[in-house]
Amino acid sequence: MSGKFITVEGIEGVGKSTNIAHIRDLIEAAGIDVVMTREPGGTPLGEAIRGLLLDPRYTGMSPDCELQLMFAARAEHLAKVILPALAQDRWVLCDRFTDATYAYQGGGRGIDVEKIARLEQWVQGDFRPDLTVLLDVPVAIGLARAGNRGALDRFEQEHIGFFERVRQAYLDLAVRHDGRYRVIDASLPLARVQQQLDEVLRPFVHAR
Ligand code: Z5A
Repeated sequence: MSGKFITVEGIEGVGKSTNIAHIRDLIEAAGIDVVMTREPGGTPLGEAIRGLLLDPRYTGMSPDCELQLMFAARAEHLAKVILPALAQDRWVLCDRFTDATYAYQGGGRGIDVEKIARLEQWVQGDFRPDLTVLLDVPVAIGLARAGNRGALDRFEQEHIGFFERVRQAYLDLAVRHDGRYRVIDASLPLARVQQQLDEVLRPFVHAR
């Protein structure tokens, strides 16, 4: 397997959708074929599971059900999209992956990280991202940006304390896995955020 697997993470409204297209353009400009995808989702079955996970009718879903739905969608995504693309020497750029599970289900919901790690090993074996870009903003800024949108999904309805725990879990992950993590200050104006992304991505892309 010689393609690279890049994941983009961050709290609600941090600007992942806005910046992931910029990252794709940067990779493609280097002549690399890249697949853009997302979690939960990325396959027809995974998108159906995403519908269940985000549906506000299921507010109060048990944390273990939520956790296992995330990994069920991920197993399908790995088998049908991520691993086949990498095997064809394509790069994969993914909007969220397992670090989101550690941050949201671990940090946010309080699920024991050992339980998450067991599922990670079962579903992924030793497979991990080559590079993880963490877009970081204070929670108040992320929520204010996201608040400009329409109806709230099941996660967007969470309270500020939940998102504070998620952000802290991400920052802890970035320290623990500092070899593959790059933390971007996403509170700055978009041009400055994209300048930081260029600085992080260019050496990675040209080192292939
Ligand atoms: N989830 C989970 O719990 N466990 C898991 O394992 C996984 C996921 C994989 C859906 O994810 C939910 O799934 C997610 C966690 C959970 N819920 N939450 N929260 P998602 O990634 O699809 O949902 P999201 O986090 O809400 O992403 P989003 O809605 O796509 O937001 P975003 O992509 O980060 O933000 P954006 O749409 O690019 O930007 C928001 C606004 O800010 C927009 O108007 C932009 O123009 C503006 N913006 C962006 N950057 C800037 C700057 N620099 N300055 C000013 N304004 C800006």
